[in-house]
Amino acid sequence: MTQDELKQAVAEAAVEYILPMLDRDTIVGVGTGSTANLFIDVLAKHKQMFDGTVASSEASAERLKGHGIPVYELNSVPEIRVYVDGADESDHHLHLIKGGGAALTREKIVVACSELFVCIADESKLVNVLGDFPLPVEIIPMARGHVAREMVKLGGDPVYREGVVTDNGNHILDVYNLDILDPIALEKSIDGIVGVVTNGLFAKRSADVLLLATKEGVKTLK
Ligand code: ABF
Repeated sequence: MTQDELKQAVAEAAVEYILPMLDRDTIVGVGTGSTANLFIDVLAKHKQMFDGTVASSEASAERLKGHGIPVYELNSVPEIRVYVDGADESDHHLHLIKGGGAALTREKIVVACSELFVCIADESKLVNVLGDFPLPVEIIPMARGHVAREMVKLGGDPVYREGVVTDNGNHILDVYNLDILDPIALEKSIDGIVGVVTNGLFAKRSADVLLLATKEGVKTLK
């Protein structure tokens, strides 16, 4: 199976997984990226089964609206029953690296407001130790030099993501070569750096479920 076929399989599996949780009042949190896009397209076939969505990016919001699915502002909804989103890497504890799609801040906010976080990925995303994928860090533009120097002190090699401005008007550093042996501790350290808005480690609040598409089928990891 190609990677696209694997992504399609896990998108379909994710809709099947959440359908029993849905009723006419349910709000579904929706992530960002190519796998999340496929999830949106499958979810649209069942849009009568739930109330609406909260999106983690303007891009996902537009895709949802294109299907006629209501998209609500986070501050206007009482709760989010389930959040479905992709990732760039997951370890076996369901600690994630996210942010390759530059949506990490709103993703982390919606995760924090969601009862259940279901991560959807193809088998290429599962790793033993996080860090082959460079860690995205969203920063306040004026703090780019300061944060870069602090990331070097942590052992990383920061690279400015040229030409990218996030939905929140911020910039991104992609930090290579970090030894992420304790994802929770590193997430907390980076959060403490002045000028950091969000870092792409989703470890303090990891995924609750990982639906992983493999050539043998979609596996459910918890
Ligand atoms: C998004 O999904 C981002 O956090 C992450 O970078 C991306 C993965 O994209 P894809 O599904 O296209 O591999 O949530």
